[in-house]
Amino acid sequence: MPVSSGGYNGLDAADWDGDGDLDLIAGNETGFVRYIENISSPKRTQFKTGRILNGNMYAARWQFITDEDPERPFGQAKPAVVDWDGDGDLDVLLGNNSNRMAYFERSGQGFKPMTPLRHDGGERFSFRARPAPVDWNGDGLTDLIAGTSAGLDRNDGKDIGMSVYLRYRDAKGELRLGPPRPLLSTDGVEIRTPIPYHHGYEAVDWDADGDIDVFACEKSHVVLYRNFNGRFRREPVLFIGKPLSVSHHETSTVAVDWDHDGQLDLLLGGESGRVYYFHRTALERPAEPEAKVGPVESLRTNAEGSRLKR
Ligand SMILES: [Ca+2]
Ligand SMILES: [Ca+2]
Ligand SMILES: [Ca+2]
Ligand SMILES: [Ca+2]
Repeated sequence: MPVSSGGYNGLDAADWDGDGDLDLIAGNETGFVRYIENISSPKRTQFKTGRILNGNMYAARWQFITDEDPERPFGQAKPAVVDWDGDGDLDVLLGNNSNRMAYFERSGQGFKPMTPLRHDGGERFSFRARPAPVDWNGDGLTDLIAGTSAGLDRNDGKDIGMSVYLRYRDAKGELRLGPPRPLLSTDGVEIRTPIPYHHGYEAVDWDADGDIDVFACEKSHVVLYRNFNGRFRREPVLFIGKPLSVSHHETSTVAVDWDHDGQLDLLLGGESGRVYYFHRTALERPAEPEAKVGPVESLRTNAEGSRLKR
């Protein structure tokens, strides 16, 4: 059976159990998060059935915003797994069906109760978006690429910026998250989404040129904001020459070297709940390989049934 989050898969991959392979952490529409353990052998890729992470790993709109939005019971959980507090264990930042961010700090085998993540400009990020933790400025502190909203709780406008939030230590030595700094396009304009929201980000050096590039999802399509000297050029991500999407509304993007060949590949979470794997080679192939079929010939086996003879 295909692995599944249970619908609207907000995906991340991390070595959750510390055994050296990448497991899947997948949020769903109801707001829960599943741990899908990788139990692959060298010959076979295999996962355990996902299990809901311990009780309090949950985020829904009603926890953050009191309103009459018909989707307030929904979660649209979009986890980013990262050692956010730098104490050596994996914590979870959880984008959700509001423009706030849930933070779950690990405590022993479980997690502390959820707290809304705050930055120096408040606690708004952007609607339904997975954040992308990354050390943006190389100072050893994990920063965040996330959306910025102008104030609407549902972001029903094309006012969503893409920003970097830098970490720093305050006078008491506490880790803090700075205010959003908008990312700029290569022509110097603040990046705004062409749709009401981005569904999530992934920040990696996709082209291996030493700087961080950013993936986003725009109306189910995966797009790459490629870094040119600290500014970004928007490019569609193609799969055999066509814009890459596995959903109708939202696709969740994770870039990892899944097959350990030295190049990053993509894992996508789809609205079906499933996880889709795209090898880098397929993403860079301009078109489907051509196959030519010759005339039909009949084939027969010999008496032992082991060899084909004409
Ligand atoms: Ca593992
Ligand atoms: Ca931690
Ligand atoms: Ca940093
Ligand atoms: Ca790069």
